[in-house]
Amino acid sequence: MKQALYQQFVEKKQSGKKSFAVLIDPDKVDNEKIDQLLTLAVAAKVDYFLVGGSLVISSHLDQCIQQIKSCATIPVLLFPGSPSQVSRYADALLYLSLISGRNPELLIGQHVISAPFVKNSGLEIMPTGYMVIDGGAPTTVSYISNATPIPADKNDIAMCTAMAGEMLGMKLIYMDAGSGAKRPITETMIEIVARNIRIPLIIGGGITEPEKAYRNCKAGADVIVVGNAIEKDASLIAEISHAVHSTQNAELGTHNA
Ligand code: 1GP
Repeated sequence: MKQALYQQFVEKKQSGKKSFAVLIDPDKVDNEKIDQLLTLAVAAKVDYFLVGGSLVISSHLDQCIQQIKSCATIPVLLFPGSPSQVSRYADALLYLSLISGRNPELLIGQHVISAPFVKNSGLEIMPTGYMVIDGGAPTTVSYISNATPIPADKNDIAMCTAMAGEMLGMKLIYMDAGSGAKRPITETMIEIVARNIRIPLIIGGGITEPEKAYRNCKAGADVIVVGNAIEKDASLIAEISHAVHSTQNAELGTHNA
């Protein structure tokens, strides 16, 4: 099985390098918008594109990914809300199991049904413990998943869930407050979870400012995902990318002092 991108995640974590991923929802972009995002992302040295969403209505997922791949070498990771969002044109698949919920369909059911299809896709598969954290308002992911999010202040539940995910063999943990969350995940929760796992930690949901991305990285996030805020103001790509990548420099500065 392919592991090149995952290996990159691990090596970056080991060397303290933080990554920035731009989330593209195929429903919300046309060709022109994708071109604009690509230009800004390449200039800002964005590390990854995530493509997908809890609910994707349009049918141009393949075309959207092909357009990205034809113009940029930035790896494309699928972030699927359902097995129908698998495209062989991507580089890898975040193979999500909703470990914060108790909906068996999203823990294992849909995986069983789509397993041969996913295996034959040729994609690099990244088993990901997906944890939805309450973001202060019902989000698409909390409604569609039909599962209760982890309360925003229950750091111990988040910690134990992530630890269990790691011991079950997940290769990544993705903590998500949901797209457009009113309250992004607290740094306290990120810090407690990061301290208790060794696998890379992805954080997303409701991040709208470079400062928050920076603080999340300092707290232990390895990858920051932003979608909604960039849809509204694409110039944030440069600012957030700079903030995320400067975390490592700040840490190096401290060590050298
Ligand atoms: C949602 O984590 C992602 O699943 C990104 O959230 O769209 O709020 O940035 P935003």
